[in-house]
Amino acid sequence: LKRRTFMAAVAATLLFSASASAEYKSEYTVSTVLPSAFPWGQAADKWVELVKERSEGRINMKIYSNSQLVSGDQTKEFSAMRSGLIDMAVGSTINWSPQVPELNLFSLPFLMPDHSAIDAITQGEAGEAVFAAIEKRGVTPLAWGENGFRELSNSKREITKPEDLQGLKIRVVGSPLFQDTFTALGANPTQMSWADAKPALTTGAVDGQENPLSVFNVARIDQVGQKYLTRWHYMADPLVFAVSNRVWQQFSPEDQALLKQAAIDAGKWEIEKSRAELNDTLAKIKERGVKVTDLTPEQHAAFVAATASVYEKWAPRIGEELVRKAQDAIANR
Ligand code: X2X
Repeated sequence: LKRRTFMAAVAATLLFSASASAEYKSEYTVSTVLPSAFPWGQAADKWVELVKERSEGRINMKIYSNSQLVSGDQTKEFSAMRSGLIDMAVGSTINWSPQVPELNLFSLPFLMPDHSAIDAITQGEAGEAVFAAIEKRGVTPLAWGENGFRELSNSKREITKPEDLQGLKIRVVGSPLFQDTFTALGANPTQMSWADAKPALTTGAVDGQENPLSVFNVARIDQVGQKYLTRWHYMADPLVFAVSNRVWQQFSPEDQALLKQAAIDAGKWEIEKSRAELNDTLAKIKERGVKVTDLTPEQHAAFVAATASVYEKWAPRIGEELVRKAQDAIANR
């Protein structure tokens, strides 16, 4: 079925570019990794709903979750959108960072201490610079959403200091930055798609993973032996609502504005909702017997110090100026 969906998307794209008319497609594909049970999927649902309503049914979007349009390989989503195989997406900065190095900004360990720090970046000049970088690479970004602060879980032991990570196999995804972060901490990082993550946790092929509390909760990561969770807040991945440039150019200016405003509204709605749900989600995870650990300022500082090398290596790749802009925005928030 996945393969057929993919081939249908390919055929639809070829047909459309051959006719190159001003007619809108009867349906626009929207790619996501996580489906409607998660805030991420709900962000996409909201966008589709608002566009349908405000265009009075002229613009129809259909969500394909679980990265099915790229056969589960979420790090190929951006390329597929750029080439027009996917029309639109609500995607994580992590998954697009292999193609857009500037997106690694959000993955710099311990750059953003809290939600207001994320907002300081996305709502300011640094956010504009990130959007310009996305656009330069063939995709039109419209609005921000949020996957969330990514917390560390594992099946072996409580983690309060870098030494506790020694030798643990940790599933990561995205750019090689994550290899560097977890290697700096003494862990053994393994790159793997979300589709492969839960099976790998189940069999014990990996010992741990990192994801927002909402993902841990809805995907029931506790059921695959992840008994320890450290709320270290080491990074957060915003979501970006975006449209392939090829598709974007086919919309009238009025409809471009409609799509963009709907994405902004959906993003705001989802960010507020997912932040408001956090306490409740944490309580649920604790109720299921997961040992949740918060770090003292001293313990936190040890993780910051242990990952400092990641900045030295990655700031030049991300762009020194962009990193500085982000740091200034956070300092002045
Ligand atoms: O794969 C993950 O960890 C997820 C679902 O959070 C992303 O797509 C970045």
